[in-house]
Parts: sequence; structure tokens; C-alpha cells
Amino acid sequence: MILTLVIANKNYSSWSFRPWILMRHFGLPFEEAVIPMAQENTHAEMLRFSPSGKCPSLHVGEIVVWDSLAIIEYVAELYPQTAIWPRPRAARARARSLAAEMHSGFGGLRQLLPMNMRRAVARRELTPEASADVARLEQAFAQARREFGQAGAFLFGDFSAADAMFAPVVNRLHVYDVAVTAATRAYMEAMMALPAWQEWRAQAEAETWIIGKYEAA
Ligand SMILES: N[C@@H](CCC(=O)N[C@@H](CS)C(=O)NCC(=O)O)C(=O)O
Repeated sequence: MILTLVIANKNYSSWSFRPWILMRHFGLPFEEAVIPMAQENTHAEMLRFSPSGKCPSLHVGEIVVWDSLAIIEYVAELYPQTAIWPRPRAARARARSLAAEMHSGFGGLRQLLPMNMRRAVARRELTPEASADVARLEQAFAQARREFGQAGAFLFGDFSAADAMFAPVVNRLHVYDVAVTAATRAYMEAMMALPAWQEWRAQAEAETWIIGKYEAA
């Protein structure tokens, strides 16, 4: 069984980063294909792989799964021996709640601070909406770590799907030099030290596509 993950630019595609870091971290074998964004044929190319016309999508034989969270759930089903979601039910419920909250929310932060893996660290002033998102993020991180994460450095102790969903947010907090608590910073450092993170980042840095709207100072 070959899994093929179709993703967009590693430098910019936050939605692609989530399933990719999850699958790579857990050592799940997959092939990948990259469709660069903002090209003349981007939409047509993306439509060839997913009816949503977006990346990421996962292809397993005849099965096509699109949307980051659906891909993560599909992979969790495919590899039940791997603790992709935390094992204890209460922790798993919280992890899924946080993943869903990330998937549907934090628009102020996402709009102001686009993921940009190779951006040099430089502060950007936050809008009130982005500030409110950062406050909620820090509250959610602290609460998960306090209640479920004491045994490790991640939200639920060991790295899980919840951390994968927040990986792009960690990049944003870092490269836009957002002021965060020491506890959030420690969590960010643990995320950025992951071999899978380092690998994605190195490959993002090697890309030559530049998308102006995501690069504005
Ligand atoms: N809700 C979707 C969002 C997917 C999405 O918006 N992907 C972007 C790339 S990060 C995309 O494919 N945009 C289309 C384009 O750039 O033409 C998910 O979670 O996967």
C-alpha cells in the first residue's frame, strides 16, 4: 500500500505542513508530490488531485482523502498501533477539540501572520484580533500541558496530532517574534527541535518559489 501526500509549497503551505509533520514524525512511509501555489496552472493541477482544488490530499489506491484534519483522522485509522491521538480518552477528547478549534479558528492570527518557514525573525505588530488569538492559544497550550502534558514537552506529553495541527502556528509565533510566555516558548522550542520539523524547514529553504503577498514586511 503506497500513501501519496500531495502538498503545496513547504515554505508557505500551513495546511500541508500538518499531515506531513505528523506522518514524518511517526515514521509512516509515504511519497509526496508538490504543487506550487500562485502559478498559472495551480488551480487546475490541484483539481487533478482533489475535488476541493486545494492541498493537501492523501491518495491510497483508489481512495482520495482531502483536508488536513480528515487526512490525519484517516492516517490514525490506518495505523491504530501508533498513538497519533493521545491514548487516554479525556486527553484524546481535548486533543480533538483543540485540533478542531485550530482548523476552524484563529483567523486573525492566520491572516496577519502567514506561515513562512524561511522568514528571518522580525517583529510584526499585532492587530487586536491577532492578539486575542495569541491569548487564546497560550491559554489552550498551558491548560493542555498542565492537565495532560506533564510527562513530556508537547501538549499531551508525547507529540500527537494536536501538536501537528499547531505546527504552523509555532512557526508564526517564532518568525514574527510574538511576545509569549516562557512556557509557550519552551513548547515552541520542543516543536522546532523535532527532526521532522528540521527536515521540512530545510526543504522549505531550498525552494525557489517566492509569493509576494506572503513576504510583505
Ligand atoms: N481546510 C483545508 C484548507 C486547505 C487550503 O486552503 N490549502 C491551500 C494551501 S495551504 C490551498 O490549496 N490553496 C489553493 C491555492 O493556493 O490555489 C485543509 O485543512 O486542508
